[in-house]
Amino acid sequence: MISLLDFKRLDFCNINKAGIGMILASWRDIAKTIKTSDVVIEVLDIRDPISTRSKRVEEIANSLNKNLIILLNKADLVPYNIAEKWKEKFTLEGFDTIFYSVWRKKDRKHLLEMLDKYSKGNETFYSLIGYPKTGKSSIINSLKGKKSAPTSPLPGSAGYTKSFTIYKIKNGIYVLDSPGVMPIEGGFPESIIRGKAIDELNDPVRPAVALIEKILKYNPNAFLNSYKINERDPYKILEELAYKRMWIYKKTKEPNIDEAAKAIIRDYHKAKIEFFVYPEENIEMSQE
Ligand SMILES: Nc1nc2c(ncn2[C@@H]2O[C@H](COP(=O)(O)OP(=O)(O)OP(=O)(O)O)[C@@H](O)[C@H]2O)c(=O)[nH]1
Ligand SMILES: [Mg+2]
Repeated sequence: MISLLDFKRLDFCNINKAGIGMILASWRDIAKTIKTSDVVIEVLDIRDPISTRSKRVEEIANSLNKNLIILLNKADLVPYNIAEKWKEKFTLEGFDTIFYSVWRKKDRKHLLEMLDKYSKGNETFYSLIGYPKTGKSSIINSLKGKKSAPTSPLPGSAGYTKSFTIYKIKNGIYVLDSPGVMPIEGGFPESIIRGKAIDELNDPVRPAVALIEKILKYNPNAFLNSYKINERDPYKILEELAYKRMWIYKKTKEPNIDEAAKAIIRDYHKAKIEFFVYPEENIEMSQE
């Protein structure tokens, strides 16, 4: 039996193994958290669930015989049928799956019902685990119905989660908020754009180009709609955005594409660029 005291006694090290300015959860702490939880809630960004999924988290939970719920967050950013299909995909894999938007009251109701189903009236400890900026802390606030956990729109920006904190949702239901896990598994560019504060990126252009290519693959009009830029070449998009915003080097008169790259990464986090991955393609890929 896990108790509140077990949770409070957890001694987290928050070691930042990536050696970067932003604090991420260490795998040691994640393993400890999973061990001390009754149920793990893995939080994914529904715009791109495969790139924000951690098989390692799932494997640790599985090896410790813990229930794991897949929560597909930010469901307000994708059409309903897309959210349904992603839910179906993860359900077929054997996971209890829910899609969620922190802005929707009915989603809150469904999640609370799901938590009640696991708790069966007993004191139960849930932990929210996921890559940076998937919305873990916002989910806590939506469940509590008030702002209790600090949140932030960008990796490493004021309000991001630096330590493990337990919140009481209601009698007998406790949820632990955790710092983001290292997004390495998400592959490029997700590992870069979620793993570091944007201003700390040495080369923002490379991940921004990969991000632009990914966005264009699923929404060829994304940059036309968001920035009125009618281009499909990532470098031309960066150049045009730099010209439009007057980010131009004084001496050479060249466009500052580093600034444009950072702006696109920021806008992606802030959901200012319309983008989501189609589930069908990924279902076919996983069946190959
Ligand atoms: N559209 C939309 N945005 C959301 C949703 N949930 C969270 N967000 C936004 O996503 C951003 C990140 O939210 P956080 O709750 O700080 O994310 P986190 O996973 O706790 O991030 P870290 O603590 O840095 O790991 C914020 O700008 C939130 O407003 C959602 O359901 N829909
Ligand atoms: Mg947080």
